[in-house]
Amino acid sequence: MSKFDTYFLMNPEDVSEYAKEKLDLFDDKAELVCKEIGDGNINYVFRVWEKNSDTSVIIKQAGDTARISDDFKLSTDRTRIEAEILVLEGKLAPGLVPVVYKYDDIMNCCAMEDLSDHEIMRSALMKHEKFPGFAEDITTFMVNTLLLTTDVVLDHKEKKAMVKSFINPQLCEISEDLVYTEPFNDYQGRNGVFPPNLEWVTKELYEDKALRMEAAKLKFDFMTNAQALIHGDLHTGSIFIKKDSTKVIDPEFAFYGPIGYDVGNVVANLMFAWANGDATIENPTEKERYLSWLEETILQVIDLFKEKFLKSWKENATEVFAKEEGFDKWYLGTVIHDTAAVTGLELCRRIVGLAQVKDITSIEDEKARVRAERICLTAAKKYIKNREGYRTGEDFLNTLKEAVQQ
Ligand code: SR1
Ligand code: MG
Repeated sequence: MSKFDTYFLMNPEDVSEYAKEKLDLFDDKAELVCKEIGDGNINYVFRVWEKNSDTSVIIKQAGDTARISDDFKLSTDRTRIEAEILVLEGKLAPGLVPVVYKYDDIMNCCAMEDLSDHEIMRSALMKHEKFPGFAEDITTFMVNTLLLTTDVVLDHKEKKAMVKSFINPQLCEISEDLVYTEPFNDYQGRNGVFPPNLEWVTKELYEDKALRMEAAKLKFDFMTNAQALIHGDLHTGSIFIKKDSTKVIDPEFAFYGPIGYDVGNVVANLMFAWANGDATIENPTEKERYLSWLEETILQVIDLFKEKFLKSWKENATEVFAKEEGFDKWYLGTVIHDTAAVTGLELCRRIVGLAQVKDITSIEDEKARVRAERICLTAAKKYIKNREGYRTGEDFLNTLKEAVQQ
């Protein structure tokens, strides 16, 4: 009998005990230290390390509600989904996710590689650090994990079994509400619009009927387009980074959905970093260097993604019609349109919705924050409404730049 035979929410002392009893990493006499380090909205994340040694581990545990609010009742099955997906992603995109040591379906926790030598990308970007290898790494991650899990490559029966295994209704419902509905219709009254922008947001988002219509169409696409096994929450808080390494974490929102959902999340969150740099860097040379790096990175995320996607299609497609001349480019074109739409949706929801981003909320000067929010939201509306006009990284950047002029 062990105290870990029945589920309960662990505190740091329990986690140290768990690590000793359940993992092969530490011996019985090891002196362990444990700290809760999670700052996400959903789970509890503990770092456990041995005093006087380099051995350490991360243990992530799921509660039956979201950490951010008890209003979100969540199945603890999300930890299974996360652990299985990290293992799969590790095979499809080697070196770009943490190694999983153990998944425990009783305690609903997962033990994985400690990435403390990396930093959460959003925090690093808020210090205006640059990562020249990021576009290369994240486009490899996305092409490998997305294209290789579609019907283009997988046997269709195998793919359908994966759709079934990774059905994730409660986490999807969070995205359906927070990303697709509430930024345009605050029907649950839980948006958090920055008061000096309330009138502007009311007119430009809530009262824009044509925009709400496009959001409605996109929501139904998100709920029905089982295209690829997407990460489902690929923002800069789900990425650990250092100069020569990128690791994607937290795939608990994963399910079979539209590929553009992941790509658009990456692009939008780079734009939040851009808006933060634009609003807060005082030295003009430093500002120019940082914003140029971000602009180049946004451009490369789109253009490298497209290039690698077509190359991988040629090498890996198995579906007979995937070899039909021009079908690859048509399919990719639709992915880029979805990417534009999701870029816009993510820009809106992280500014007006329940789960906002620090890149924006940390801008202290009121006028600068009002401006940063309006730049992002003005661009967002174009990405959503004109999504079918986007083809290249340059198209994406032009919209951001036009929004700055308005
Ligand atoms: C209730 S969860 C709020 C947000 O946090 C997660 O990281 C997802 O982005 C979700 O939408
Ligand atoms: Mg997360």
